[in-house]
Amino acid sequence: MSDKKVAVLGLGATGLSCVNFLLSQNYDVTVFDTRQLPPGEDKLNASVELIKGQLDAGLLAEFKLIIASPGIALATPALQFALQAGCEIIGDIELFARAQQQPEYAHAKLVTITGSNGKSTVTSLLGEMACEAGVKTAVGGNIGIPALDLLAPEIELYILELSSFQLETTFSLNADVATILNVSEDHLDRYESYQDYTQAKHRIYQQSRNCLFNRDDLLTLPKVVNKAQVSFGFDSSAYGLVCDAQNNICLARNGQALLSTASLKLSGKHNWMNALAALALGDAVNLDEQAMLQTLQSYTGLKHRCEFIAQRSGIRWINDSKATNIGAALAALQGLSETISGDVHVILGGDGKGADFSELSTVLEEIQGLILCFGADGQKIAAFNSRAVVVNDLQQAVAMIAAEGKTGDLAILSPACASLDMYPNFMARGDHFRNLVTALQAGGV
Ligand code: LK2
Repeated sequence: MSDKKVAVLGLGATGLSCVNFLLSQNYDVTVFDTRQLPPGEDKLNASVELIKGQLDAGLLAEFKLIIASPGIALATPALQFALQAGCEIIGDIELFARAQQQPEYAHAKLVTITGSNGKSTVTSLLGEMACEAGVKTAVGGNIGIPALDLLAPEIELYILELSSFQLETTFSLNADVATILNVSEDHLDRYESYQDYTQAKHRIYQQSRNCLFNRDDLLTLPKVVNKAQVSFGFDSSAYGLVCDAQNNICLARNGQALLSTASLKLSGKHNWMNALAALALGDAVNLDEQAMLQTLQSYTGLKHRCEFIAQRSGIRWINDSKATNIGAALAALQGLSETISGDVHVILGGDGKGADFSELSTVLEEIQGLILCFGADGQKIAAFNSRAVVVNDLQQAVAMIAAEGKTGDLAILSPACASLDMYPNFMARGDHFRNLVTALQAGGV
């Protein structure tokens, strides 16, 4: 058994980043993928063997080191067999952690961000703040560019979004500051319990010198001792909210107002928390305050996250395809009706990952417009509202809203589900929705 023989499980952008990094370190790499058409196959170095189909436990156990995709559960029998045979199983983020300790990269600071929702927003917002402050910054991980592809000697600050799956196979990050933004139910198809999911997220604090938590969400409270801790939340302490003399609600640090929430381009109270978290993380790595405040006033948010697409037939169409769990859909839907004159129409559904959709029933009751459900768990969601209608696909949903909606209404795709039953990922689902909407005849105002 050679020390230089390593298996990469799962291709795609992340698997490819592992292959390329390992080749640069002179490893002998074999790739396994359960799919017949793994994404990224065309970009795979021709010297690398790719084994497709069901995992062969015996074959896998011949590798001393296995790099597992976040898309494959450690509980998979072949992986359990390999572990028992003495194989080491890690993920791409652990490879990054080890590489970052090499002298050429070790000078850089590292911020790590997890949470059930808001992590991409905080990650990209902090990235913009750091760029505005003139810091050479690399942003990625679970969003955008895989972590290993970010490594470069000139980088001064790495900002990584990490999923619970990535954290499960990560042991030696040495972050300057880490945060769990919030914890709400997700991925019940992969975890035995909600507690297991929460525990996976808490691994982020063990691998950081400072911890930022959400004092309004007890599940984010660090259980680690001997680490500096700071919090954000709705009251006025630490990173919080205060009212100024003109009665504006302001983002504040230790009770001192920094910026009125009215000057944020992001809307919704949950985004005030995202802004506070970004400020706190920025402070922890000494970003310039003016640069941070300036960025907060210009940042407009991510694609697929409550993204305004167009006005068609007088209806405002919003793409929130990134809402892959109930918490995200609730954040989007709560308070929407206050912002418009007409009705809200909503499209939900996809792969619910074992979630209990009863939590949606209150918000659905308040929706006056169409409630359209599609995908693998469309029926299951529709069962929680008597007016909900099951449709075949997004095309039918968009057509129904276009036909029945009226000027002043708002239509939102906020599925509360993963897209993987019908699409490669939530981005493909959002792009499909955008195409359907923009193809509607422009008209009305
Ligand atoms: O669970 S995941 O981290 N992300 C999905 C979610 O949050 O529900 C995104 C859903 C969507 O609509 O885009 C995740 C699930 C499956 C994955 C994965 C990540 C599968 C995968 C890689 C990453 O590859 C499968 C091949 C493994 C051999």
